[in-house]
Amino acid sequence: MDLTERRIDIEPGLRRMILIEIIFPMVLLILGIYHGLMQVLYRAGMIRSSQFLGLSYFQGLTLHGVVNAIVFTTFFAVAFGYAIVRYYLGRPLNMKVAWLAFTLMMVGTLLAAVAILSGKATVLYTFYPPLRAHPAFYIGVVLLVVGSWIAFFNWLPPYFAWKREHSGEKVPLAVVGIFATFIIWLIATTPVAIEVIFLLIPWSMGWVATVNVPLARMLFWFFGHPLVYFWLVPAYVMYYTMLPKLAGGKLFSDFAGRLTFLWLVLYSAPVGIHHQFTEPGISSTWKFVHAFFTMLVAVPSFLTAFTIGASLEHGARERGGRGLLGWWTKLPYIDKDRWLFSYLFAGLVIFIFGGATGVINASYNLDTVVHNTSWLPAHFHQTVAGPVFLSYIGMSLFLVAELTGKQIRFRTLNVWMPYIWTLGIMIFSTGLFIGGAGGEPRRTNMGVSYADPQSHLYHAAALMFFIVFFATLFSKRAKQGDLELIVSETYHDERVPAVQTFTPWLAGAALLLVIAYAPPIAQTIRSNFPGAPPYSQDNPRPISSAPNR
Ligand code: HAS
Repeated sequence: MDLTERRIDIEPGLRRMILIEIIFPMVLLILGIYHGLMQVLYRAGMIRSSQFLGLSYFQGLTLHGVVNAIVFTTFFAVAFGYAIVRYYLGRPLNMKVAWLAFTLMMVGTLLAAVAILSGKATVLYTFYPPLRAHPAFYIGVVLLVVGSWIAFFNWLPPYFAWKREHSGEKVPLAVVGIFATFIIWLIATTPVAIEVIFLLIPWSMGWVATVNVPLARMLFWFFGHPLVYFWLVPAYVMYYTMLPKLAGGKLFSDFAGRLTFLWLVLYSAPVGIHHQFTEPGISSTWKFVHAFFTMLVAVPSFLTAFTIGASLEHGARERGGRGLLGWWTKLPYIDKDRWLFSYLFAGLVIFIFGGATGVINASYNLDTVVHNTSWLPAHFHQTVAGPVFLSYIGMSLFLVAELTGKQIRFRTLNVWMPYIWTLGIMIFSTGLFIGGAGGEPRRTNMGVSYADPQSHLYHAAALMFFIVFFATLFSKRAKQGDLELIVSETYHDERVPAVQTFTPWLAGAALLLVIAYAPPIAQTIRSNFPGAPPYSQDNPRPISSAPNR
């Protein structure tokens, strides 16, 4: 793919770091996706047991969620951030700090993985108490998060140095996007760090006997929703800064990109209670406030739909597209030289449905129909496993090829893989949507509860990607590895002062967080709920056991 004007010779240490941060979670992802497949087989009633190959249903579900949604995404965001910061800001990074960050992330991941694999942390990716994990799991999560913070802090000196040298110039859009990603991450991870450090670790260590469950869940969702935008914004960076060029044209509006990133900084967090509409301990006033803010957090995605739609149309017309709808035929859907287009475009198509169902979930009363049903995994497979997953694996492959100087192997397989994935996700999630609307529960081993004879489709597309990825990685070098990103030009390059600085948006975000969370948190602390001891299979005591006299 030769779509760039500027290559940079990247320092060997940073090149190695980015590669490890992509390859390590990619290997773990094989385990994560394997457990996704296992979920399908359990749900379809093809495995009718509570465990398979030594791992229980819920252990597998925990691995699937933690590896795919937390570990893979965090490592990728950090690696992508290094590439963006190094490429656009043009300064080497402090490698000692980078290795420290990486070591913490790696040790944290291994601690959590050992705890899960040994059956001591079967708590799902939401780790709600009173499910209790071994302290190693919580400590591992803390190390992973702290490592990623340190990686972000390492980008601040080159950022401020760039600003000093380019006073009056616009910060490159991709840098605004990646900084927005990590500001959202800082906002998100602070409450979950409080939950883990002050509530869960002392309880898991046995220092305190009980835990305040409603408070822990509220702190978790204070993290849980901005988390989804931490996943989404790197994909948006690719949509705004690379997809228009891949489509053959320019980004329709630079302002729309900046507004989207900053709007997500503002609204991604004061919405977490929309995951708790059915939680009895929270008053309906705060549920309504969060529902209202959730509608506002969907606005930048609508803005993105129109801006990227217009950019695609511009690209298609530049390639000779004509007519009201005829231009759609001119996009490079299966162009092997622009293969990244297929990853990004397929993700966008899936996201139309993932986004629409998100708005359904956010509509307070409609959510009572779908909450905790299989509708939810359908929604989030059309968001995380759609635009986020496809853009992340596409960019991982792109960076590996660029940094190692290798050529993509199995080019036909590669360009078709995202469409096959899309077909699989759409069929699979349609089944889950229909089941969910009919009341089928989520997170349930249907194979042992009541067997569902219908089987959903197997993700063969994932296998195709791994073939392309590892064949490329282990192939012969074709050129000297360097760093080269696809950079779209801008069609409308507006200069709107309000989107040239983070400061007012950060102040607004802080204010909204206080409005949205101070009263419900105070309410939850004051309500004096009885604390919960850890869940155990004997608590509540099974009916069959002898009564305790
Ligand atoms: Fe969500 C639950 C509401 C977006 C992920 N969400 C979840 C969970 C996850 C998740 C993981 O209000 C489950 C958590 C759990 O384990 O319990 N979500 C929303 C809303 C949005 C939304 C309003 N979610 C996401 C994204 C995620 C994600 C993004 C991951 C990356 N979600 C909820 C709610 C719940 C929830 C409730 C809790 C429900 C419950 O009961 O527990 C919005 O941000 C969505 C806005 C998106 C759009 C779509 C724009 C479309 C675009 C594509 C354009 C296409 C083009 C191509 C140009 C408005 C940008 C054209 C091509 C053609 C062929 C035409």
